[in-house]
Amino acid sequence: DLWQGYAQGRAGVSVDLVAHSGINQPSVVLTIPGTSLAGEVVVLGGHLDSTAFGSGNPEFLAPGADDNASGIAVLSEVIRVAMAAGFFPQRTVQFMGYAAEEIGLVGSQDIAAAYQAAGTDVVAVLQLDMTGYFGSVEDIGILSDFTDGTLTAFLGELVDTYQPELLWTTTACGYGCSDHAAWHLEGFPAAMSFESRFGQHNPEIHTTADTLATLGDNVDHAYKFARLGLAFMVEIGKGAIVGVFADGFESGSTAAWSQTVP
Ligand code: IPO
Ligand code: ZN
Repeated sequence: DLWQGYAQGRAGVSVDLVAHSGINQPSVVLTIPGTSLAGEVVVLGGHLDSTAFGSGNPEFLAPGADDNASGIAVLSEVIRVAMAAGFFPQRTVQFMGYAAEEIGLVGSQDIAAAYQAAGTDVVAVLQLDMTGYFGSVEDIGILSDFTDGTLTAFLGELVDTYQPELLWTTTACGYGCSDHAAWHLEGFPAAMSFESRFGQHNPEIHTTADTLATLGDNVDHAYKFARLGLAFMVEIGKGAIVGVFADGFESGSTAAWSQTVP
């Protein structure tokens, strides 16, 4: 409903529920169709479920403020800004709230497999899972495993270019710890930005204490990821750049994303 509200009055923008077999929770997908390269798809996503299984009882309330309301809030803010700015990407941009990540990447695996089967040309995937807890010296952790090396390097460039005041570091989970892994294992280039180094992240995730209070009752840290997501959407959404990941910046030109639909 929130995403639909942001999209209201924007011709061509759609919000869909994607059902998954075997589970009772749909994923949510917002699509901004590309103007000139609609067959090339850029995905920004994060999981919309939460769990408090770590508290010992799967029936406990699972507030999931950091894991992963903080990722969904970042996606929502990028959508809000894109809609308010009248953003028309050349490539198709899709925002995804994945179902059932906490029980094994179910929603993202289902979608990535379907895109692979359909031969969909997914050029880049950004995963946002946990953005609220400032636990390391560095502002942003960029995952080096289960991700694409070239896209990951480009993500670092986006931080350096648009938020040079921030520090970032590479870090690794050691396992397929979030939805980027599902895309990666289906052969699509994925990258993941994370709130901290692995091991210095929010200790309250998967418990009833994953609340806004644990995040200091503010979204200052998550805001950095909203700016990063916006840069990712604009720079990769514009497309049609030779060697986009090696040299993605057209300095001074905002033409690609401020154009109107032909
Ligand atoms: C997670 C993701 C990346 C890193 I580095 C450390 C931890 C959280 C992930 N495992 C999760 O719980 N997602 O729901
Ligand atoms: Zn989790």
